[in-house]
Amino acid sequence: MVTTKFLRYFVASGVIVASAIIPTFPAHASAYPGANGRIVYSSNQTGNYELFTASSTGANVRQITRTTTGAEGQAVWSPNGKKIAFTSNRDGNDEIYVANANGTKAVNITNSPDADAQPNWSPDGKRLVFVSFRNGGLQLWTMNADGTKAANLFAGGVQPSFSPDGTKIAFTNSDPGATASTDLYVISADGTGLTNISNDAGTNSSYASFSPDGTAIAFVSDRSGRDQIWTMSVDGDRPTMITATTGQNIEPAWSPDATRIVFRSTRSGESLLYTVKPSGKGVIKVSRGSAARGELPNWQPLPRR
Ligand SMILES: [Ca+2]
Ligand SMILES: [Ca+2]
Repeated sequence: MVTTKFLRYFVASGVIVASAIIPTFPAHASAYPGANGRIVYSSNQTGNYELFTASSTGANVRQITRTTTGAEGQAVWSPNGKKIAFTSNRDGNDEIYVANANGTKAVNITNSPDADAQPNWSPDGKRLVFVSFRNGGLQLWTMNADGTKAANLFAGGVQPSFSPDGTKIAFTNSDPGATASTDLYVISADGTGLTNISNDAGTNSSYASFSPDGTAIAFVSDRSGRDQIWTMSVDGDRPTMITATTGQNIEPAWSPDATRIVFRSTRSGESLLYTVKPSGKGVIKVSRGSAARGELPNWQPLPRR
C-alpha cells in the first residue's frame, strides 16, 4: 500500500500523487560486483527531470536523456554495465525503458496503461523486477528484459532489489505494527518466504541496496529521528548508522568494488550526491556545482581488470 511515508516522497519530489507519476520517487538499487564505472542519476537541473552520468568522483558529466515533456528517473545499470533501465512518463504514462549506457536506443518495454516503475535487474540480466499498478495497487512484478512474460510476484511492496546471487528480492512495504511506517522485507525470487528484516515498528526503513557480495544491505531509516544511511547484514543483524548529519541522507547504492556507497544528502541545504566508505568515513561530494541536484544514483559495474 502507499503509505504516508511514500506520499511524502511523492510530494517532496514535486510530482502529482493522483496521476501516479513515479520516475522521481525514490527507487531501489543493488550493486553487481565489478570495477567501478560511471554513476547514473536523475536531476531536474534543466527544469525537467533527465538522466545524467558522471565519473566516480563526479567529473565528466554527460546528460543522456533530453525529453522536455517527460520525467526520467530510477535508472539502474544492467549487471554487465552495458545497459540502463529507467522509468519515464514521456508517453504520458509511467513506463520502464531500457537503453544503451549513453542513453541511446531507449525502448519502452512495458507499454501498459498502468504505472510501471522502479526497475531492477536480475544478476543474469535476463529479467527485471519492478513495481506496477496493473493489478489496481502497488505490487511487485517481474518480466523479461524485453518486457515479455510479465508475472505478478508479490501483492504489495515498492523499491524491489535483486540480491547479487539472484535468490532473493528485498523491498519496502508497510510496517505490520504501524501502517503509516515502512519496513524492509526479503522474499525468495519465487515470491515465497516473506521475512521482515528491519522490524522497526513506528519508524521507517526503506530503500534496501545489496552490497556486491550480497552479505550486507544499505538502507535508509529515521529511527534516529531523521533519515540517515544505515547498513546491516542481510538477515537484519548489526544495524549501524553510517551518516549523522542534518538534513536527509537517502538513496544509498554500493559501488561495484564495495569500497563506497553513493547517496543523496540535503546536508548542505541542497540535494546533492556524495560517496562514503561503508564505515561512514571519507565522505566525498560527487555533485559538481550547486545546481547539480542529483537524485537516485546507481553505480555502473564494469569487468574487473
Ligand atoms: Ca525529461
Ligand atoms: Ca505503464
